Amino acid sequence: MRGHFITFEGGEGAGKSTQIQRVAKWLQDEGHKVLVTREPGGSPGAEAVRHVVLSGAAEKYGVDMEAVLFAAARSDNVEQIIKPALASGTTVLCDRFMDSSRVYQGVSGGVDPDFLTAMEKAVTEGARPDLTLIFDLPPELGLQRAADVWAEDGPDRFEKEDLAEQQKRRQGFLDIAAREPDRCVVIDASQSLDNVGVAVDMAVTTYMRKATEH
Ligand code: Z5A
Repeated sequence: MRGHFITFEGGEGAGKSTQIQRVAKWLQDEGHKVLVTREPGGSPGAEAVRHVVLSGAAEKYGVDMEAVLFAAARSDNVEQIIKPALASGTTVLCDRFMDSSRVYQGVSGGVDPDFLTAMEKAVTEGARPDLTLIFDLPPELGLQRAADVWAEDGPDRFEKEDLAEQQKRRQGFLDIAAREPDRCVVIDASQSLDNVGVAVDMAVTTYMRKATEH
């Protein structure tokens, strides 16, 4: 049986990475085979692209170039890591996926939606998320949390952008959730770690129950 594909999306510092590790452990303890991956990155090829896009090295070539690079990285991660894992019945948890391209390159970057949709369709064929958790919180709070882990590297290419842009992205994720309620669940990520964890577990449990009923 194909594994479950769950993606974690939202703004910076929302707690995605923290919760994904916790969910992975919980599901493993319950006997699931679990693979955690991230985007941009995951596969060796995509990790190489990660550095190029997050350092800002590609910014001068424009938003279309960045969108293609994110799609190229996603294609490699999907083909090398995600599809083989799903095919072997493994539950895949992915830290960011196609909704980040829709929001960062589309809503915020202004890339032509038809161009983005065409790339998304080509790249995610056979690997569409079953459940997407959208971590929602005021960008001020997310950036404050993210700043605590920047250390000497400082903010990346996208964290540098102003609050109005971050606010646009927050709305972009909420709009996706409103358009695709069967796939997306919005998590109030401004709560305490424990309370966010409870909301996440509830969403995953509800999805798993429905999936096993069908
Ligand atoms: N990007 C794109 O433009 N297009 C695409 O298609 C894709 C990505 C896939 C990847 O950044 C960047 O690439 C991203 C979008 C763009 N832009 N940015 N910036 P990344 O992978 O380096 O980082 P991120 O995804 O933005 O994650 P993050 O900033 O590391 O945040 P997080 O994973 O959501 O949060 P965290 O690391 O779990 O937590 C951050 C801190 O907050 C940490 O100290 C936690 O202990 C703390 N925390 C977490 N939850 C809580 C709660 N509930 N209360 C208090 N403190 C908390």
